[in-house]
Amino acid sequence: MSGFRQNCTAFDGVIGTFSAIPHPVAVEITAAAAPDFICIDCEHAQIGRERVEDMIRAADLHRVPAMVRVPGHAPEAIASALDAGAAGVLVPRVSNADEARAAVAASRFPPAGRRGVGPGRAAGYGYRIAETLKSANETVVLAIQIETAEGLANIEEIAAVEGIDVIFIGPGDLSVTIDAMGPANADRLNAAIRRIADAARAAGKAVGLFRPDGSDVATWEKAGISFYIIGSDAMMLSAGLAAGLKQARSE
Ligand code: 3PY
Repeated sequence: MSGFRQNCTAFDGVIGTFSAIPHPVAVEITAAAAPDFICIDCEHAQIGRERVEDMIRAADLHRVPAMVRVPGHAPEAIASALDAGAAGVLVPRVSNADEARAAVAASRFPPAGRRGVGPGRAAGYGYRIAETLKSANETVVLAIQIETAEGLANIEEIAAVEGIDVIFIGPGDLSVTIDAMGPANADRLNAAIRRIADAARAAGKAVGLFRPDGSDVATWEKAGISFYIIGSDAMMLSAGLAAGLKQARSE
């Protein structure tokens, strides 16, 4: 097992951030802050395949594991991210066990799955195919995202699917689909998050959660959540500038 996968599944706390600014320079700047990993967001940011590979290259240079949140469930998107050398994938909007099994199949080489073999960057452009075939199923991190009412309802059967490393909770979308948006509904949303976390832990899976910042990570750690993505490079840039402007204008 890779050090990164071991850290993600050790229930011991890894903290990363989304890379949403589509440039390797942004990855280098992010890496300078030494997150445990980055997650390049191809679901909500405008980042194409060639750019993803360059962003992973930048992360590798700084020894920061780079995951990719793929845009959807297409096996081609998962294969492309892994061929580019991603340390793992985060598959959004997984709502039932069939979708979870499809994510496993797309992420693992046979016999565990159906990932295709190719001479991409991950396989040393063909020079390390045998080595990659041997090691990838032990090193690649598969995280699936629970963020729909259906995913919440099916969490026990999803969590039981073999081959998933991390069950990651997206509270923003979850709050929309269970109609629990805003501070007035915080208790109901938090109860849903706890229900997902409990089911995932009972099935032996690590649990992840998105937070806009790190302010309440310590609280969620007590609920057994050990994998965090806090904000994004774009969100931090904007928040940092807003704070600086506020300070400057009030002086
Ligand atoms: C959510 O909160 O729904 C997310 O997808 C976080 O990225």
